Amino acid sequence: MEKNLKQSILYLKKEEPQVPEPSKILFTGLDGAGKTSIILALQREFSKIAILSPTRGAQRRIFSFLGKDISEWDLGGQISYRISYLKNPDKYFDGTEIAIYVIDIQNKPRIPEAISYFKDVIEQFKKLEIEPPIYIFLHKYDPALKRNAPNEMKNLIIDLKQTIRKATDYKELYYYQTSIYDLPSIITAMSEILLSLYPKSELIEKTIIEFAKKVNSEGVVIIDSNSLVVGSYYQNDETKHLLTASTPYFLTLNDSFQYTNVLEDKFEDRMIVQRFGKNFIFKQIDIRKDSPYYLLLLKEDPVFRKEDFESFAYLLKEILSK
Ligand SMILES: Nc1nc2c(ncn2[C@@H]2O[C@H](COP(=O)(O)OP(=O)(O)OP(=O)(O)O)[C@@H](O)[C@H]2O)c(=O)[nH]1
Ligand SMILES: [Mg+2]
Repeated sequence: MEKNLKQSILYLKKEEPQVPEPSKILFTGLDGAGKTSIILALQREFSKIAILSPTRGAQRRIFSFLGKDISEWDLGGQISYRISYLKNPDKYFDGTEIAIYVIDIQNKPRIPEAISYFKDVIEQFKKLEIEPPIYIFLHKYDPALKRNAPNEMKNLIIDLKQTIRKATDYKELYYYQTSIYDLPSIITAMSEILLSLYPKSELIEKTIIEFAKKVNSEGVVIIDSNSLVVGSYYQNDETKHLLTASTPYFLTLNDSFQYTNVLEDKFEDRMIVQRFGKNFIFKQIDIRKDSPYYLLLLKEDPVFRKEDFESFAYLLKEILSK
């Protein structure tokens, strides 16, 4: 198997185009829906979320995901901006590879307006003859709401999906329930969405599964510095829950140590948390200088050998390097 994997890696290297175009991801929706907050939550910029003001026009950022450049467009949703986007579809909507439409589900009176603008956006895609998948974020689905009014929320979501289905026959529509107070909900959604752009993701997944088996681990997550999951293996749903729920907090904890000197033997530089009779092992993987990746591993025994880690890191590096 390992041999096959190496061959596939070589094959991929040959096939790759030289300078791929950045993929355009568009965040749109009404003002106050939570678009900028979602983007900042992924970057773990929590202090900025607290003092956020409305986005003025289109804010663009380029970031790298698995070595591919992603051009992220955050379209401020105030009415005057919306009017100007609809007047200039070429400028704002053209070239969209993935659209994320954010709806504030707590703001019921504005849901009709949110659906009406959603139809406007689809209209622009049709005009431009593009058909990007649209991921609808049913946002502000906060944990407290889910706890306190579970049935009401469930019904609201069923109704909303039906209303959207009636409003449009657009084919590629997908839904996520998200909240900035439930970070894993955002990380899972964004990771799944971005991985869909990435043909190498299967190979990464295979490499991770082999590594998990070799080190006798119940679950492995590889995360990049934007908190995005680039690949994972979970033995079962419980493992998945344990790992996805704790990943953002390991990253935040790691951020808090950023000014501390690193150990000389980098392999020793890892965090181990023991809980439920299991060991969570968190470790940085230096694949590229500027943007590290992180490994979170769950296993019963705390044994973690340098050779295993290094050969895994080597394979990942081979896959991810351009
Ligand atoms: N309860 C709750 N509030 C949220 C959530 N996400 C964002 N908010 C709040 O919603 C408000 C608006 O968030 P923004 O991120 O500025 O919304 P936006 O969609 O970027 O708005 P524009 O830039 O005007 O288009 C802020 O006060 C956020 O704190 C969430 O998941 N739950
Ligand atoms: Mg904004």
